[in-house]
Amino acid sequence: MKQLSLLAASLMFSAGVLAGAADNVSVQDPYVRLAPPNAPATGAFMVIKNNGDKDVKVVKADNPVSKVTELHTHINDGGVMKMRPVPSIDIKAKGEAVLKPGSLHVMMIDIKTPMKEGDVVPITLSFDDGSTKQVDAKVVRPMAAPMPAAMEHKH
Ligand SMILES: [Cu+2]
Repeated sequence: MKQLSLLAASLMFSAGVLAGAADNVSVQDPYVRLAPPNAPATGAFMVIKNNGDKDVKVVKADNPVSKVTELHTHINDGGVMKMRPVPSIDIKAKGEAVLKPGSLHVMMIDIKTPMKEGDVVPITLSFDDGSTKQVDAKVVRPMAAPMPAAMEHKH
């Protein structure tokens, strides 16, 4: 885990030398929802701001805690909220993408390392131009409202 984040940090450093989408992007309030015990998956949320004058796309996310990381959104399918993978999260020039429960999120599937409240998960976002940005997402306990029972998760 430590080595992985060091590796991610050094990758970040080398990518940072090139001017790219990642340089024009800032991320606010990244967090991971603490998964209930034995839950195989959870979500990460954040606000991604594009300060540049070109549209950017997040095409991939990675983290050392789960085996699989996907970009997801929620769709309302006949009144039932369902999650679907999306190929990218698009952020318009001078715009922002809001990743929040019930909407876009980074899906962490098949959690290898149990998390606890206050842990920090380094999430690496990859952009369509190949640049990357690492954000440190804090693990937080979800608000009291439980996930609706109707929520389905298909992969
Ligand atoms: Cu999901």
